[in-house]
Amino acid sequence: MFSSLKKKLQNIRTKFTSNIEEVVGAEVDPPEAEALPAPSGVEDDFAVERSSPAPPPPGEREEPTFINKVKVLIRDRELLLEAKDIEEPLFELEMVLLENDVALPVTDEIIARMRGDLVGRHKKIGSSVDKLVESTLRSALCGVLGDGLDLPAYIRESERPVKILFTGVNGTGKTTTVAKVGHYLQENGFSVVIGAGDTFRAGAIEQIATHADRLGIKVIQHQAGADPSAVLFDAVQYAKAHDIDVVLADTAGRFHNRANLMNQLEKIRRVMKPDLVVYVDEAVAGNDAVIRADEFNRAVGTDAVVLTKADMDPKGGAAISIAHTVGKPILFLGTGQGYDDILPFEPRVVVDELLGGEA
Ligand SMILES: Nc1nc2c(ncn2[C@@H]2O[C@H](COP(=O)(O)OP(=O)(O)OP(=O)(O)O)[C@@H](O)[C@H]2O)c(=O)[nH]1
Ligand SMILES: [Mg+2]
Repeated sequence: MFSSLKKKLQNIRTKFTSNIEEVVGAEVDPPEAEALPAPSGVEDDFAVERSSPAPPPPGEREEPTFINKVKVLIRDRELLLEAKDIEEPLFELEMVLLENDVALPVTDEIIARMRGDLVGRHKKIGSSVDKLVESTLRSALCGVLGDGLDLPAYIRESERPVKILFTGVNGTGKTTTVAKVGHYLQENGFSVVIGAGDTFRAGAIEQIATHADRLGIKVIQHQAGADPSAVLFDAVQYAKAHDIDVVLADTAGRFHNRANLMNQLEKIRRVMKPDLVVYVDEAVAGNDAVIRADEFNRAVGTDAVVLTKADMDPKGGAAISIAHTVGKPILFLGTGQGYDDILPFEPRVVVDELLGGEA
């Protein structure tokens, strides 16, 4: 997952580190720096205190008085960094993010956060310069990734049955995701019923029924060509009658600009009254997925996003950009074709993956 971006971020970190260490020059000899006490936790390594006014918002020019300087205290020594010392790696980082399909506004935000974090604050660091760079990059990435959505917690707090409608364009993994989420919820102690709401594509009802059968989940289905609203209404009625916790509704693939299919979706919404409308797209689609998610959200509204096929995505751009662009949390990443290949989205986990060990 995200192997290309991971490798490039590793190179960028090295670049930042060597640029900063160059400024330190002979003052800090590496063996001494390495001998510093091990950190207890990344965030706790830094005693951060503002020494100047807050950095200007992204896109605005910095005040000359702001001097674009940062003091980094390495042990008891102070290191004075000028903006030019980090401009080059910042530019390279910008290029790497764009090449890996991170949306432009999100790239700008990450760069602004990095610059803002390095400039204008006293940082007392108890470990290496690389830790400083990693921590800065980590918080910039976390800043754009949003908070995710804890589905089991959401269900526990909601009135039952919780109704979840899965939608999105063709072939992105909606049906597989419905099956995986059903399995995930069962493992978390919830009872589930699936509504076979794709009555349009040949073989779709059989596909979801086969998944449900394998997982031991009840599926409510009508004949091919039936009104999907009626199927999903029945699924909700079944859940109410049998005290089922969650209704998962599969639907046919559709594009936001196909009026008849969007009207059908609108009718489904009116009849089924979903608690969550989940937009499903594939991470491998990169920027296209981000644009489509945004368009879908504008057209019919979206509460959360699932990004499938993250296992096949070396870039990670969609995963980094989509929540920030659409303004809705990522619920899960799909990481393979098995029922267990689903990862509840936690920004920390994704950033760990990106900044973790060797690519
Ligand atoms: N590698 C990988 N493949 C996936 C993942 N999720 C789904 N797929 C595969 O993607 C293909 C399409 O999945 P479906 O679930 O049928 O997609 P869909 O969105 O329901 O398709 P339509 O109903 O035709 O719109 C299948 O071969 C799935 O096995 C994933 O996370 N990783
Ligand atoms: Mg399907």
